[in-house]
Amino acid sequence: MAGKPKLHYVNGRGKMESIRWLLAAAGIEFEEEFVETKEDLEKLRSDGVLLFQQVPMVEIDGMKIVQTRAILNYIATKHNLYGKDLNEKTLINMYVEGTTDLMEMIMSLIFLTHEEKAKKNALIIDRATTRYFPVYEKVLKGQDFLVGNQFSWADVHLLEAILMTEELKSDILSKFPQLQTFKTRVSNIPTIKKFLQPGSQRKPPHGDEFVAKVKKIFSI
Ligand code: GSN
Repeated sequence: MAGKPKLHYVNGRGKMESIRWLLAAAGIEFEEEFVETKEDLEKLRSDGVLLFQQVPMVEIDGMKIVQTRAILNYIATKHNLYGKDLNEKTLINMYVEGTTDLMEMIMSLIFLTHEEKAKKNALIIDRATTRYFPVYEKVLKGQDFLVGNQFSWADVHLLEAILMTEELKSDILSKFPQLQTFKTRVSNIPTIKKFLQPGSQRKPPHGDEFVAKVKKIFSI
């Protein structure tokens, strides 16, 4: 039997966090080797294990997969979280891309100045509540899960996005009753419940120290 997947990334959310979420949701234990310095990144590069000289990289089933979406697609497919046919897969892709757009807006906040942040914060809250959440609220009116009424990658990703937006505005779900019950339902799935508990491999919001470190490592 293959060993545990090994995740190579910095010790923070960034592009790896959705991968951590998906593995955790699938009930897969994983190891992490953190890139702590520019030298750590250079070492991976000179070892020839980063196809495009970038992380995230995940060692899994004898492969060294890069590109966040490729990694997520692999895990979702392998663990039956990617729908039962092409139509469901496409719906999952659409929902996941929507939540990705929202989460990428949130992640970009860390690189902004104080003034820029306030403006972007307001835009994110507006986009979440007028563009993205209404879509999921409507879909969830008649069903427990987003696609095929079966737990999928789209649900995992939506919960991650909901919790991230709540970090910006804690009552952001107040006008979305379906999303509130969805949040409770999915948070109580045993694998996810475990991931949400303190001490799990879930990462906290990025702080200033982390941002400074990441800028150095990736020469941003
Ligand atoms: O989604 C992906 O995995 C790729 N399309 C992008 C990966 C990427 O941008 N990785 C960054 C670190 S994560 N932060 O944004 C990276 O390795 N940057 C160093 C570089 O030389 O590009």
